[in-house]
Amino acid sequence: MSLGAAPVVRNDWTRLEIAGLFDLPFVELMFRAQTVHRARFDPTKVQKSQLLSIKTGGCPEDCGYCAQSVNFMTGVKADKLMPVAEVIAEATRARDGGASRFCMGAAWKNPKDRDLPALAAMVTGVRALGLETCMTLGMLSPAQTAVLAEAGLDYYNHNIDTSREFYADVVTTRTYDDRLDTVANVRGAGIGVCCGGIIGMGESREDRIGLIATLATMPEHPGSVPINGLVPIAGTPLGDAILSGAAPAIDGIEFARTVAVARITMPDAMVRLSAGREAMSDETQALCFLAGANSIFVGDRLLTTANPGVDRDTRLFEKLGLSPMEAFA
Ligand code: SAM
Ligand code: DTB
Ligand code: SF4
Repeated sequence: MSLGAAPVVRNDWTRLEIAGLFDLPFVELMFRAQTVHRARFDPTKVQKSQLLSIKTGGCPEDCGYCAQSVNFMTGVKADKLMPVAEVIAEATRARDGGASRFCMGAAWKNPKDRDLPALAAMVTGVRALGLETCMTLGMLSPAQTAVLAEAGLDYYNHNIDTSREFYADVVTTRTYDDRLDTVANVRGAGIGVCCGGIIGMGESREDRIGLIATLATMPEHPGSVPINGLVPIAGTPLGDAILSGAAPAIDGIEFARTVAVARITMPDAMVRLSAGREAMSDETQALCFLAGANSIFVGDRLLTTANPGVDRDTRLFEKLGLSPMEAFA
């Protein structure tokens, strides 16, 4: 592998420039994305991250895509926070299965202060296994962020999901700025930021441009950018719109374009092909890797939905000649 000249990292991307990237002929866009990707990363290495739902269901927020909101009848039941030892046991299995990052997700608007000691113990325990740690727990106060930073948390996932303009059509129980405040808070505490969005919620190309513009003009780009394909959940407003045909499902080429634009505008980020792989063909996933995606979630479950299992991903890596990235690479 040879790393070419490093692309300039810019935080002043305009929507017009981003729209121009989306409009490029597909082959040109792929070439540009691969050029940027190869200057920073070995394109044959893909990070394997494993997710665990440490606290499932019963969330008071009304994110219109989510199986875990109390506001929608999705059949997901509310559980308590998992005991620390069980989380460490799951992380050990994930590591032994080849994951290098372990992401712990909780269906909370925000954690309660009384949960922080257990959460900190999960971070130290998982990190002691040699895994990179990530948590996604909803909004955090500065004091809570400081406790997680002190415990050694590597990344905090907090997505902005879409453009500022479309946000109120997706969730009404918080604002775009609430989300950006927690992201700033996490960045300020020295924890790596994992921030991205969801494609295929019925948003327009302009909203995808707005999502990338928000991410690529942050004072520092997120270290990880998850690009999720909407997993349509029956009972949620956005899932039902897709399942009934009232809103169009996203096209794989447009999905790959979004990945490519994320790669070009945020050259140093891990761009994660996140939710939605279960319904994606191997060919669409291959396009996303060509577009510069270099991280996936592995294991047969995401939080509440299915993910391609180890067998399908092993075959995919073999077919494409990909190999897993080491932790802390
Ligand atoms: N409650 C926390 C929060 O919202 O930040 C953490 C868990 S939440 C499930 C994490 C992220 O998963 C959301 O921000 C959203 O981007 C993504 N997500 C949730 N449900 C999804 C779905 N059905 N399809 C695709 N992505 C989804
Ligand atoms: C992210 O951006 N995607 C992951 C992780 N961060 C927490 C979550 C995907 C959830 C998919 C729907 C589910 O399984 O409930
Ligand atoms: Fe709650 Fe997160 Fe689901 Fe929104 S995405 S309803 S905040 S668990």
